[in-house]
Amino acid sequence: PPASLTHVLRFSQSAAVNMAEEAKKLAAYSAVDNNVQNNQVVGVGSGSTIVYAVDRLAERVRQEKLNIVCVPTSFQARQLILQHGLVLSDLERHPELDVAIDGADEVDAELTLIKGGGGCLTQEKIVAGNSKCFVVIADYRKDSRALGEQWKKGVPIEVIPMAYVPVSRVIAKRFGGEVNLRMAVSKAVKTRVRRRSRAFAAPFTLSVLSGLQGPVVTDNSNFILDWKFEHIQNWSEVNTAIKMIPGVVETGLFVNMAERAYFGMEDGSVKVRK
Ligand code: ABF
Repeated sequence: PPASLTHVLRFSQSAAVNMAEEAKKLAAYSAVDNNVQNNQVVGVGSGSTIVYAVDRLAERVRQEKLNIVCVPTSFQARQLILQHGLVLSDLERHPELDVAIDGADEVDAELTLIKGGGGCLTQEKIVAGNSKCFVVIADYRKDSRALGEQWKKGVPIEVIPMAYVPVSRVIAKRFGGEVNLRMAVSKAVKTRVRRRSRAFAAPFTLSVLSGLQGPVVTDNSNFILDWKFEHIQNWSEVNTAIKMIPGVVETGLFVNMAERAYFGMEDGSVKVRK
């Protein structure tokens, strides 16, 4: 494309990224301000939105001299807690949490979530499941009426490595759709793809390029399957059925777990779903 067109496209892409980042921050700040109080044990989620929540939490702890203990959902969350000088704990010392705050890949009208885009779904579900209140933070792109409307990568499922083929086959046969083993992509390839897609102003499909580094390995040394479902299902039943398949550790379907979701919107407002 002509240089000026490329320039315009780059500009609008970065404007969209800035708007989404601003929305994440709004949601995160609002959730921390409205759900965290002194003397609480707080579950800290993973992803990019939670970074803003931890920023705000640390700010409040400093300014208001709060006594807060944090339980992480991943290695990333643990690092965030330590970097911000917050008090780090775990489920052995604090098996019951007051509140857990975490991002999501998609949130439907019933507050059913798809999580695990970042691969930490098992710890996230354990922490959320042991919290009196589970609060979701997300930007407007995650807000949907029905799962699959926004998030196109499917439901992540953590599996024991030796079982990934049989589990994939059973899921595809019983529930339809396509199941893929999540592969790691080298940084060099990601950069190449980004550069090319910029140059041609068109998204490139990673699968057409070589450079896959092998399966993604979770913090628990397991693999991740991504199940691209074809139609809306009864998520509660599907979640239970998938969990019964030998080799499945956990699913990224969070049904009846979230109490509230905070969405940062494009117009600078915060939408709360209860
Ligand atoms: C974690 O991070 C995941 O369960 C979810 O996949 C993801 C959301 O990330 P982000 O905040 O970057 O959109 O919470």
